[in-house]
Amino acid sequence: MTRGDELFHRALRLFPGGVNSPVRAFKSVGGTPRIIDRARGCRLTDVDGRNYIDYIGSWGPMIAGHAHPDVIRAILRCVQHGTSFGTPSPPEIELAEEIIARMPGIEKIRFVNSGTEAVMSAIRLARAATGRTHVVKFEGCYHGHADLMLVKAGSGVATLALPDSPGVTRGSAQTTLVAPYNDLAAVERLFERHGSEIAAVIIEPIAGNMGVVPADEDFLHALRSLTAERGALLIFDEVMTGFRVTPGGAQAFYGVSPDLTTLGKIIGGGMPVGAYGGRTDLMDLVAPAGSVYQAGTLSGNPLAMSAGLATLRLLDDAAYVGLKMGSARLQHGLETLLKRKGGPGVVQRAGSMLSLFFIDRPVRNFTDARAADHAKFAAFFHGMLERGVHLPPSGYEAWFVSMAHDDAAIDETLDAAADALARL
Ligand code: HOZ
Repeated sequence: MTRGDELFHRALRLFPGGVNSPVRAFKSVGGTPRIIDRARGCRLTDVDGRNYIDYIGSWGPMIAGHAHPDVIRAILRCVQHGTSFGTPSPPEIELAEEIIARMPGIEKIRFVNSGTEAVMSAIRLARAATGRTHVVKFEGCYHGHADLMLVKAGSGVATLALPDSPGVTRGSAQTTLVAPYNDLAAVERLFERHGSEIAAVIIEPIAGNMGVVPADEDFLHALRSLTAERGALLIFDEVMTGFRVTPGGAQAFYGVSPDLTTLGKIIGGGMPVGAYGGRTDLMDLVAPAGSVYQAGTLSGNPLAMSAGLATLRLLDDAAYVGLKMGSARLQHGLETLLKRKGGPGVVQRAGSMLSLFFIDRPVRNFTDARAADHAKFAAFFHGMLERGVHLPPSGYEAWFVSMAHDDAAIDETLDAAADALARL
């Protein structure tokens, strides 16, 4: 038995499914998760000393690569002065200024501790601002695990094929209306039926939790007009795409400005974080400026803020050019291998997030994502793992390329993929 297996057996006695978040378990691909000891750049090392090129990237935050010296230095500098004060401190102000300067839809922001919290709070704010109750979400989009968002969700919910979650009351789920992704007519029908009750439409403008599925440009622009006409708010969940797909997130890429935006992942540089922000008039409804209550003991934590700030400062134009080149090299390499092998396969990419679907047509929504061959993905995943490439253990998750994935790492990945595909 390897040290990893021994530790995972202990973990199984301690945690549900042996993990502290469902997507980490190898439930849909089989086998047991690698127990990671350390990471540097684009590589992970497990407790048995095996190395892997990493495409999980902690599910998005590690855009600069693991243990980037600037991020580590910022954390070390900060930690010497204490870990949490429960009072305002400079790093939160500097990070907020940096985010607001880059993200077009954010004029004012509130830091929280996770993407789930950010979404929960943004929806409370939308309900308060509009005096309405209902929220429209899209099938296969994942917005964290708040009760009303656990309806036809992506990510671990899709991976584990859970219809919805027990424990969510009918009352919570009833105010959530669901439409297929990229389907404007379905959204229009919901507005016809429930228009006066809809507080907000929430969407991942580039979905990353059913694999990578970009929204059609016309669709997002139409959502913007429809919500404005009908007095509902448009919320972009940019927890994954924020500072990932362009310097200003998906909203800058599409030129669509939402009323509210949720963030997480990259803005914490690998430390726990979340944020929601948007128009000043809306954000000023939040306590103590306004009466919409939302709070957090560790919100704006100086360590997380410092790590996030150091990460954002690394993300200059040259960094985005490098990220795009590396990711495009990976995409084109995979596409060439798939063509050569003759099997059906589609690689979908937005900036430095991508995914591979074993399917013969572009994936535009959750029905398409589900129709991909997930058993084949599982075999491919294990083929890659054996050859030292750690993909996310699900066909519904995005792969993340970092600034540390150099040409050599991408070429190594493609060599592994050639072998893994040949063995399918
Ligand atoms: N939402 C991310 C996966 N798509 C990661 C967080 C989790 O562990 O669920």
